[in-house]
Amino acid sequence: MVHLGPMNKQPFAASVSVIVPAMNEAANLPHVFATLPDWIDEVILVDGNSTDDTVAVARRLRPDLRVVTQTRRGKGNALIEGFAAALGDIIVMIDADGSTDGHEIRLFVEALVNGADFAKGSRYAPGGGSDDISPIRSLGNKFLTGLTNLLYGTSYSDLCYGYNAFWARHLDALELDCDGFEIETLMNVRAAQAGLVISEVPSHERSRIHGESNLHAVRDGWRVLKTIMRERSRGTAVTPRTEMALAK
Ligand SMILES: Nc1nc2c(ncn2[C@@H]2O[C@H](COP(=O)(O)OP(=O)(O)OP(=O)(O)O)[C@@H](O)[C@H]2O)c(=O)[nH]1
Ligand SMILES: [Mg+2]
Repeated sequence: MVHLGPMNKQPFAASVSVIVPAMNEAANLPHVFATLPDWIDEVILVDGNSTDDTVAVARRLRPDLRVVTQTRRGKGNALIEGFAAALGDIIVMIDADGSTDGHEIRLFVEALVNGADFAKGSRYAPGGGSDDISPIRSLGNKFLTGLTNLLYGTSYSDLCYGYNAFWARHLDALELDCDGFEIETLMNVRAAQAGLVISEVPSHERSRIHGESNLHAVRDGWRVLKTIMRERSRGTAVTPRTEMALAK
């Protein structure tokens, strides 16, 4: 068990990169960046060709910010480009709409330092929650989570959640190659297929502060479903040794 120091003192030996995909999130970034611990090593904003001043606001807030421009459209492509640019031992992905709280990064990093390969945020693990998810989306997510557990032998409690972290050395094993909101599903399925040790981290999702969601439940739910079904044909490289113990 790693013993943590006081808040905002460098508590981990590993370096930490935080990847923030952002499309027209200028109004939310001050709130999001204010929650980031000051012990993280780098913040990479992946801009989705924003038409507001997302990049200018982000740079003003964090002069040390690295900005990556995505090569295609979609959150998946943004994250893949951000992951590729990251220099840290640990990669944390966090949304820019104010729904995910940077103070929780400590819990994700702690889970990794304590032995997990992949720390997966969950709104449905004890201690987690959501102010944001609608009943219909929650139902869809539960169905897709159950289907994934059935097909891949996992015991996930939340499939489609944008707050996750992993050791950068596992990036090659994940072989990420998608463009849209199915990225979290692809990561979760491939992490299991690669035999990574997965730890769920309870997380509380807040409501988006400003602006509109980019997610379309039917279109993106369909993409997630196709991903779950398609990935079966890749086969499982190794016996999953998914440990679903909750991060302490
Ligand atoms: N760079 C980039 N970021 C994106 C793109 N689409 C979404 N994002 C970002 O990804 C994060 C999550 O997107 P949201 O639109 O909030 O979608 P969501 O959180 O899945 O859905 P809600 O629960 O409805 O908020 C936000 O920070 C968005 O700005 C994109 O095409 N490019
Ligand atoms: Mg959101």
